[in-house]
Amino acid sequence: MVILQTIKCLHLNSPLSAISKTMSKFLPLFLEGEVVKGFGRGSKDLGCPTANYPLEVVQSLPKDLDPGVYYGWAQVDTGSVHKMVANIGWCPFYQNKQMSVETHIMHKFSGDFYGSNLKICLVGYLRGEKNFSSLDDLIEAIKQDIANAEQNLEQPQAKTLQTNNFFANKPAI
Ligand code: ADP
Ligand code: RBF
Ligand code: MG
Repeated sequence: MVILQTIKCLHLNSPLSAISKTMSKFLPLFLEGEVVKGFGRGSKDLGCPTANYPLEVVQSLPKDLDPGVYYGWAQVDTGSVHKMVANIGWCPFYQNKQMSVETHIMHKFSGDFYGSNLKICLVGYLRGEKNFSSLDDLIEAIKQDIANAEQNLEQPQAKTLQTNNFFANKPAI
């Protein structure tokens, strides 16, 4: 008799439960929408601005998509395509009543871009949303997510998505 005790993915070194999420049938997932105002906590509390989508984008997500932290690519209007991390869920630390999709873009912008069009491509899944006993612990977790995203997006498979047609700026006819 063969008992499979701890099956690990050699590549990701993740337990099996995590693999099913990192290899989600929904990825890559492309989203587009306007950047709207949130609660203003990203920059103020966390030192990490997150561009929020309106409710209609949140409601367009596949119903079975796992909430949590994703990494991928982002483009504001017709600008360059940058690395990003996105949090999808209810932010248990803040106990939000409404699900949100918020994207932190790893690029220094000269100012806010509320009202702009934001395209994102979710490439991979990092972890589920967690509650934390302090704001500092949440900030540390986000810093680690950003480092993990930076690294994962260097993989050739991830890089091909940076130049996907979705981000091509077609001239208006
Ligand atoms: P809100 O709660 O209104 O989303 P945040 O404090 O999270 O406020 O800040 C998000 C806003 O900051 C975005 O909507 C965008 O206009 C701006 N911003 C500036 N730089 C970035 C960045 N690198 N990533 C995401 N948003 C950014
Ligand atoms: N909020 C949580 O309550 N738990 C989390 O585990 C969590 N992880 C996040 C990871 C990243 C990369 C980002 C950008 C945000 C995360 N948030 C999380 C959301 C955070 O609470 C939210 O950005 C702020 O409340 C500002 O809207
Ligand atoms: Mg935000």
